[in-house]
Amino acid sequence: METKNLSIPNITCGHCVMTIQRELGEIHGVSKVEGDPMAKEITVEWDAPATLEKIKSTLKEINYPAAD
Ligand SMILES: [Cu+2]
Repeated sequence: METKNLSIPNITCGHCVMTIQRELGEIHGVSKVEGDPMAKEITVEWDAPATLEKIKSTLKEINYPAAD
């Protein structure tokens, strides 16, 4: 199990977090996505076959790119 906090500057409200949860949740291997709209951060937990690269590319596709 891998866990990562990601800073997502484009998050403006709880709906943004819900969108990210829905989209990342469709990646096979992603088990948990939590988000804090105030901090503009998400926490993702995953196992193979999901990868951090896949998670980051999906965030970019839905216009919520990670800052780091
Ligand atoms: Cu929003």
